[in-house]
Amino acid sequence: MKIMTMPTRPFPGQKPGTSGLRKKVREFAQPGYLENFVQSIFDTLGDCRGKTLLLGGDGRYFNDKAIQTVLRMAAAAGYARVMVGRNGILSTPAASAVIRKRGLSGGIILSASHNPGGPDADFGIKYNLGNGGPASESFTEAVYRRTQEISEYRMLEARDINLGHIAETTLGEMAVSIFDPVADYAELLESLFDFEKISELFVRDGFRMRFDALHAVTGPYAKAILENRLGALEGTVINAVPLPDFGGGHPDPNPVYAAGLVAEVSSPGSMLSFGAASDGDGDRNMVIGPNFVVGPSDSLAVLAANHSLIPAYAGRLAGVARSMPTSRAVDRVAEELGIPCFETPTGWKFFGNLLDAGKATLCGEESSGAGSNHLREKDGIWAVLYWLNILASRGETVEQIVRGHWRRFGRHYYSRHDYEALDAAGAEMLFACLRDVLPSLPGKPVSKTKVRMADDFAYLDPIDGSRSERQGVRIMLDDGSRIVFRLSGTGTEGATLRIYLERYESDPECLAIPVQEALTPLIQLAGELARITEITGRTRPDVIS
Ligand code: VG1
Ligand code: CO
Repeated sequence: MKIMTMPTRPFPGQKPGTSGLRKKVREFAQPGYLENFVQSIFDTLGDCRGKTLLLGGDGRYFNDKAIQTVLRMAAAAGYARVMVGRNGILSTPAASAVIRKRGLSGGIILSASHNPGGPDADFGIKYNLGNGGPASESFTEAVYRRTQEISEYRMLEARDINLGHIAETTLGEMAVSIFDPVADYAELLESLFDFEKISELFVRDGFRMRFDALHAVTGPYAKAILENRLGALEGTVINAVPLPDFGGGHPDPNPVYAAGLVAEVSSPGSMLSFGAASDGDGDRNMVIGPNFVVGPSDSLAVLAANHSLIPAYAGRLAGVARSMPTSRAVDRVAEELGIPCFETPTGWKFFGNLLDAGKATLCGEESSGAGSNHLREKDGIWAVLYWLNILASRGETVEQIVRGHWRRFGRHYYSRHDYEALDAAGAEMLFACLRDVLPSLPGKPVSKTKVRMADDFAYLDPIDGSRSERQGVRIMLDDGSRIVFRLSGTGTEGATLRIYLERYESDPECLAIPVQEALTPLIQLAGELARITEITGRTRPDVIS
């Protein structure tokens, strides 16, 4: 088999965003597009000879083709071995677990996460380092620079490999190990939680739950862990077969896209006490009880406040970390525990250094992401097991646990409003105007309070000293309320404006106000300051979460 050197020309726009490069499938499927990006990763890494790479994806449309391409290119780059999840499928947290457990040099993960899949939908790719976590900004910047100057890529001339069976095979001189995607991951999770206690909950107490895998990657993992290992009834995991188009659904675990799950758990006479779902690549989670959806920021705070019930974390919480727009509910828990709380830009890559340095143990984002130092990605099934462990230990309902948390710490009313597929130039202008007015805002009266400070968040990484600018415009009010504006870095169509709204309330009489109502003055202020309707023509957000 020979290695071919193919001439190529740069494609514009191969700039990784919050979590890798995400584009429409038709863009990725252009001859040379994927190849250019993969070659740019290998060129940035330097000498790959003798190393072992992990390869897998969330199983979406184009995953199978892309896996064969990356394998041929890895062989040409001189990798000694590539480990591939069976059928080329691996959840993002499982990929992180395998890289760490087996000491691999890194991994290529093919995923567009919660974005829809199919020929007209999205695809994505990212590189994870030897610590199992997403590459840093400096690495992704270097890859981007390389994509702008690339003139050739290298590929082994070879047949497709059958990835359907667990086996060792070769591609030219490179070994290819096709392995069971579930085993390492399940073993890791079992080492963190009290599986005996959770299993008693299912088997002895007859606890019933639903896990909706949304036809995305977590089905086989959830079945193996919840049904086979923990003894939950067969049928606990629904939509468990990963499909290339996620069954036509949107693999985003929120009450809108997992509406069926919410309805089932909340239906009168339902035997279900708990519901959960995960996203396309298995790193996000949603947790619900009957007629009660746990907000992701609250969930993080509850996980931290209950860490002493979990074998892996009891007495071992060094610190917590959250992305800047995530509500500050967890900050209050950290304060009471006397541990630090770090505030990072959006995206899991910013937690990596804190986790590696042992500064943070639990991390989370408002976008349904939570995780810990057990790996270097957020982890959907981990969060579900953590909640199950809490439920098994406390014997209370999901709603009782969250309401009790609010009584103890106060409630951070929180919501995110998304304006999707905006004209990109208009969105840029909106931010330029917003940045212009920031200096004039302090002192401005807003309902019963006033603006305390307004800035554009910049992050100085306490471990490596790197600086990331322009990570979101923040407007803080005197009463502790806050509005954050940022542009999404994962969308594939125009620009998506995200507005994060937060208001703290400690009065025990005011803990049950409908969320949007509690946030009304902030919603109005956000609209005014950013001149949303005037600049974008939109009168309401597309998605409220
Ligand atoms: C979104 C979320 C962010 C998350 C990122 C990747 O990014 O807001 O919190 O880390 O998706 O998650 P953005 O830039 O669109 O706001 V996933 O599950 O899509 O890998
Ligand atoms: Co995801």
